[in-house]
Amino acid sequence: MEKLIITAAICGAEVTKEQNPAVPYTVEEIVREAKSAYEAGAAIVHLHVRRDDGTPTQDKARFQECIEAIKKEIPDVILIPSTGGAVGMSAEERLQPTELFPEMATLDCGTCNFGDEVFENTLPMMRDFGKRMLENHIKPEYECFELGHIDTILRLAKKGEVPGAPMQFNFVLGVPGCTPATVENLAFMVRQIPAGSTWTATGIGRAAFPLAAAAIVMGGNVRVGFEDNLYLEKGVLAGSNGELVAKVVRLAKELGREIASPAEARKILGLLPSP
Ligand code: KMH
Ligand code: ZN
Repeated sequence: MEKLIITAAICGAEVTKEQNPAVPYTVEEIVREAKSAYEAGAAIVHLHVRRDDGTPTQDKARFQECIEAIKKEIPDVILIPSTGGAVGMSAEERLQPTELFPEMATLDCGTCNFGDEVFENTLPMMRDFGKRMLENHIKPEYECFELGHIDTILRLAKKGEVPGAPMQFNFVLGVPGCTPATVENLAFMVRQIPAGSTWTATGIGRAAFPLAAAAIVMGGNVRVGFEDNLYLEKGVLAGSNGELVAKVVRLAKELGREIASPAEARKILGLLPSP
């Protein structure tokens, strides 16, 4: 089995300091959380950014400021800026971080429920996002919240409308209104992707660590972080993203998977060596 790539989704667009005071808003807080995750064993940071008051934003300048500040502290970390942003943002707004030519960025693979709201990703939007990533040489991480999202993105890839093999998928399971975070659902989704692809599992809320354990033994990779789950265990808030990553590292060690460094993760994902 390949070494385990851990992604830390340190911030997200929805969670707040009211829910967990360690949720980062400012540039300094975002750097602090990225560093804590990296030092605990994360090779990748999935990045959303906020205004200082916590409002989610896809502003290019704010992304640039955060990316530069993170890279100053941890130059080799792999950053995956979000093009999902927050529910209700326009496609143009969401695409702004791609103008910074990141190595990778998320590409969300279909419209779905998102709690009480609808997260819109129409086929024309996905074609636009794919075109931008092809033009800017960005490797997408394909975010699949539902089974149909996999087939949708594979069809677009077959037509050359989004980047193709080797593809990296992230199965985000347990979002209210979407596919439940069960091992059966994860295993079924993993079977749908082409040989040679890589994949990550993200369990939302209390599913975070059970799904991480499943991905570890199945040979996949793991995402954890405040975007997905604020608790270290039932009733115990995590003090940092690093604490969540450290728990995955402990699980992996117990289960016999070694942890990938950023350089090893780049090799596994087919990225160029650290710029
Ligand atoms: N904030 C969610 C509505 C992504 O980063 O690409 C979408 C999201 C997905 O977080
Ligand atoms: Zn995200």
